[in-house]
Amino acid sequence: MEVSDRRDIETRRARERRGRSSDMSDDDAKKMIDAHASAGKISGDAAAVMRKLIDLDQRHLFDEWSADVEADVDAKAAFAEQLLAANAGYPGGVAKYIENARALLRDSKDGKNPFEGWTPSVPTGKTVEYGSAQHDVLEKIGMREAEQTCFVLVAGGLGERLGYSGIKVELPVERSTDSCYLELYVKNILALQNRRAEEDGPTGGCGCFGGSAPARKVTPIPLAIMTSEDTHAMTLDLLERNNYFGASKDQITLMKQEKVPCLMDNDAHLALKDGNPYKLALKPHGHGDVHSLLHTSGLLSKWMSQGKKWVVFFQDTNSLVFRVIPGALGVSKSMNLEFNSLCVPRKAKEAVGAISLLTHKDGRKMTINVEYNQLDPLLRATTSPEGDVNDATGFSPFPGNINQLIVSLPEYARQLNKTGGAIEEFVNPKYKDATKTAFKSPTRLECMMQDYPKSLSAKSRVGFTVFANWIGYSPVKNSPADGLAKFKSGGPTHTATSGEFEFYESCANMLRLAGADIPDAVPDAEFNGMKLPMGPRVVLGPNFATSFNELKPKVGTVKVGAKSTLIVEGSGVNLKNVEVEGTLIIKACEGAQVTVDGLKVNNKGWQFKAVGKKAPEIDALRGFVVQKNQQAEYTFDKPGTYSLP
Ligand code: UGB
Repeated sequence: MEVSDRRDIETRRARERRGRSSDMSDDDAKKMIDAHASAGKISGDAAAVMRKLIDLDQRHLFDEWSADVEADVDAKAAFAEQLLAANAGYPGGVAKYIENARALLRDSKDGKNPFEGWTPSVPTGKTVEYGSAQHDVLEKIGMREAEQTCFVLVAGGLGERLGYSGIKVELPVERSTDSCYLELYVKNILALQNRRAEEDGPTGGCGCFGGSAPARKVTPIPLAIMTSEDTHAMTLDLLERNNYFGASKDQITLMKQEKVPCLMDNDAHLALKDGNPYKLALKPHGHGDVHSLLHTSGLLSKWMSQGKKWVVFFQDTNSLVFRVIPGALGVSKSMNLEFNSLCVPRKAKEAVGAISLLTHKDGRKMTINVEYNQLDPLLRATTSPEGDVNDATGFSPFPGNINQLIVSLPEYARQLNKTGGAIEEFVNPKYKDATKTAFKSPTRLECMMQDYPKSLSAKSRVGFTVFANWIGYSPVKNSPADGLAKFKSGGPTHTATSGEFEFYESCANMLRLAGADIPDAVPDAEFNGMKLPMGPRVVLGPNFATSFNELKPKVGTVKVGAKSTLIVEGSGVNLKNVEVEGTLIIKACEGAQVTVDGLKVNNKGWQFKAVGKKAPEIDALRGFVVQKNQQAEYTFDKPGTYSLP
């Protein structure tokens, strides 16, 4: 609604109020709504929801409506639509939402501890050393499961902490190739899909660099993306503009989560936006919505009918997620886990949820994520007066949940048929004062996807898998200013700067593990006030190797200088003997077998130049640009056998 329209409405409302002797009764309000429905200004369904709301002590929502059915027609219709969407988007509708909100707000006011009766202890899970013999076995098992796996990306969050104006999945992971997060994810899925197909026989071109389509049918690995009003259009546009990054259109499904109504007070009165009588105030409900959306969209049933076995959930910015998925799938399969949370060692008080074993006074036990702001008080109130502190390893004994979750599809689909995907919610009102009678600003109910096991029985097979940070976790969540504060306090910064350097370092480390000679990362340059470890900029494209097992035989005598850049993409590339001082780029399409043997590259390469706050947004977020002076670039866009040099 335009500002001038709103002003008109407000003026008329004031005039009407002056002529009104008293506020409407509930019956008057219902009559007014019925009159609008009879006149065709709002639908019968919308009118039914509105009447229900009045029965739930929400008449205030209509107090400022104009009773004239011909007035504010568009605004009233928009309100009706907004209400219907919120009603349909919540299991049980808005009425259920209000009922749940009242109960949770009461508990919050009474200071009820959600963990009352539960005591946390350190859980036991599987710790896997990347590249070890144990990992080797697990990866092989996991790679066999990949074909029966479905992926779900939760990307409905705006990333307010990062302070980026666009959607996070559009951010470049690194500036050397400028691939964005969504591209990286889709290409990893396509690479996994192609591996399975290769086992069945030779492929044609992959379509990369203008090559032809695969010669034989591959089984698509599905990707569902949860978006929200804030991210939906931009996500769809990103996919469309980039031809779905090579995936087929029907392989990717977008599911939009609806926001939930804001609550004004402890009685769960719904709030209007900025006093506008025809607009509900809404806020995101959290990533836990993903479960009900998978259920109601029919995707779970579809995947079941396709014989899929696993669902892997992941978040919007973690460039390393696909590195650990084969091994973790191997853990799920070999331990027959219904639910497997991927974890990393976590510094005490780090803003990452902690996987904990909770034991109730009555003997119940569950292994569950406890959010970072809850673990410390819970420990203090129960077993450990010093709270969440690091142990001799330098980390908290409670591993960090990175919210990459692997669920076994048959049990999951069965459970969601029972629950509809509803997830235990919480509310976090900011009270004006200690009386807890008024809020500083409207609040809402929220839910988290990792809370799914709370709905499971004690017999369910719930576990977790820990990988090292360097190979499993590198989120981009914080603005440069917040990152700098974290840097100064010695914690991980989770900025675009650290995200980029950690991606390079992870690739470099994989090469090191495979025998390459690559110097360690050192903090010798400062960007956005942070001196973070930076080594050679190595980018191993998704299709070069989908697992460490696949990578190892492709790496022979490889040497990369400290300030050099190496970019490799293509499943057929074999780095037998190569030395890089400067920048080397090798790209090979599917079906191109490229043996690099005795290649020595020496050029001016690329330099990372610091920029200030006034630089374009994407540059300013990481604090540098890449100055591309000189490079050796080899592109193989037709299937065949090649050697370099
Ligand atoms: N998201 C949605 O899709 N919809 C929503 O309504 C909200 C979010 P944040 P946070 O990995 O370090 C999570 O905001 O608070 C998507 C875990 O709860 O980044 O940092 C959003 O787009 C925590 O246990 O989450 O906390 C993004 O992809 C810990 O694991 C994802 O949900 C932490 O992440 C997460 O949103 C972490």
